[in-house]
Amino acid sequence: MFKKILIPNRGEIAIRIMRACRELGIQTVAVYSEADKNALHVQQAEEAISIGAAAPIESYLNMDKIIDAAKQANADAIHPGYGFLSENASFAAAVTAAQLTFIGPSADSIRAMGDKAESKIRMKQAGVPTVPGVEGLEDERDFENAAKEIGYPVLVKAAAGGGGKGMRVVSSESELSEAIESARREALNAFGDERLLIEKYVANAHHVEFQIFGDQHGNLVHLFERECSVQRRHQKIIEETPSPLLTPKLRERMGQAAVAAAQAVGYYNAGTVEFIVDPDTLQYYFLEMNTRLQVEHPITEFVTGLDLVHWQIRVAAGERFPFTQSHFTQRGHAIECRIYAEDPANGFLPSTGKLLQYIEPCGPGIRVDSGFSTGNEVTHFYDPLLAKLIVHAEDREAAIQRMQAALREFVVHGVITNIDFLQAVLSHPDFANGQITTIWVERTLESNSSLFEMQEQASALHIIAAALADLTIPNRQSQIVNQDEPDPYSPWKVANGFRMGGNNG
Ligand code: MV4
Repeated sequence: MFKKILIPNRGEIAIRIMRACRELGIQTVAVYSEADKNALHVQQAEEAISIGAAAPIESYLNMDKIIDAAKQANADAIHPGYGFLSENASFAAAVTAAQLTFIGPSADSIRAMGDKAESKIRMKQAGVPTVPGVEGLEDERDFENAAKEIGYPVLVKAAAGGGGKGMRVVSSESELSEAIESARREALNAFGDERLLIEKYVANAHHVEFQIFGDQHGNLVHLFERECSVQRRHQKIIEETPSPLLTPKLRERMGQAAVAAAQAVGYYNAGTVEFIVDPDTLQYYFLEMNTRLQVEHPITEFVTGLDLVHWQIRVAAGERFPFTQSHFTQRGHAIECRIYAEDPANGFLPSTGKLLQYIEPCGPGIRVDSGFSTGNEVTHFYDPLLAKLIVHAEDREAAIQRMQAALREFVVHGVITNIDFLQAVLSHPDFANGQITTIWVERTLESNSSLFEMQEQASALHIIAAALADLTIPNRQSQIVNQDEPDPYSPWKVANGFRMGGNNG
């Protein structure tokens, strides 16, 4: 087993990975940018190494600096988390070449799935249903013929893409050439690769993904699905499992397809196979495979009882995964809400600033994975995800109720959040009926924006009230410490209600 793992990531996921390491008796090494020197993930690691400026390209995306840091700390493995370098095949290969273990799939699996044209061809060969379409087209005339054959509306996608970049819906031939041109430009810009593919556009579908997990000895299982249709601009907002759309039979078939997809590229470690499902026909199609741990993995952990990060580490060290498919069942229902520092009333613009007050909910069946606490700064350099609020209950109704109560308990002052927006979605009849599709948020906001009565920015009065409430809590050390003061321990500067000769409260 590894003695020391370096985590080239930040925020909640770095902390999540460190927790698994601590439980396994493995030391942790954090890396941090200049913007993160006071971040929580730095404080929670046993060692922390500075790797450069705030811009990701200078730090969290800089392969050489990260591998140097791992060497310097004498780490024996690297867990990339999600985002940043997690799906970069060259990084996985460079880690291996440096005699370190990459905690994830092989560089070859990452490469094969990263190319949407190649992965689609391999999925078809493996008998996994894909959307009718054509790859490898160049001429505009070929696109025209293909589109005619497929039937409008069609979708033009970047072969090197993923996550919706370089994607264009085309409803008629008159829009096709313009769409091809702009998709090409965007793909070249984003991926340095202008290849496109064309598919039938499956409008108004559910986004359902399957967690798969395998070891390096050929054992491969699926850990059921996650329904991720509540999203806006390819940013997921609420995820849940089980999916309200799937029947037991469909679940079994899709699970088998997900395992076949992973087997086709010799996959090991954690991965996610994305499908779209047409709610009218229940026809499902492979979209892409994400070769990393996903943001929404905790809902799978709740219903299966498996600690995914724990097992990612163990199988990366060469251990056998001791469970087979029949070991796993879905127990109860889990929902995740992503708490973003953003302003729904203002085009979901990121909201930055100091967290003046930050109190997480807790209680039975409630889990909060976060990278912030009171006094921390939310900057514009990184994703505005403040926390993931995950609940587990016996059934879907109970889970929704538990989530609503937990959201009510969540206190965030200093930045604007999407908490009220989440409440509005959770209490919408379409959500209660499990009828939300991937275009729901945008369409609902367009047609009825007053549906989401937005919260006001906390007034000075609110903040003063919160600060006074803080003073009344005995022994509560305010976490807004005087880090920039010459004497950070000066009793005259603490904000916790200190009194001369008193008992601190
Ligand atoms: C599709 C699709 C419908 N038809 N492909 C989105 C990103 C990448 N994972 C592929 N995606 C989609 N591919 C076909 N042929 C629907 C999506 C899709 C989506 C599309 C528009 C708005 C939101 C979406 C959310 C998830 C998936």
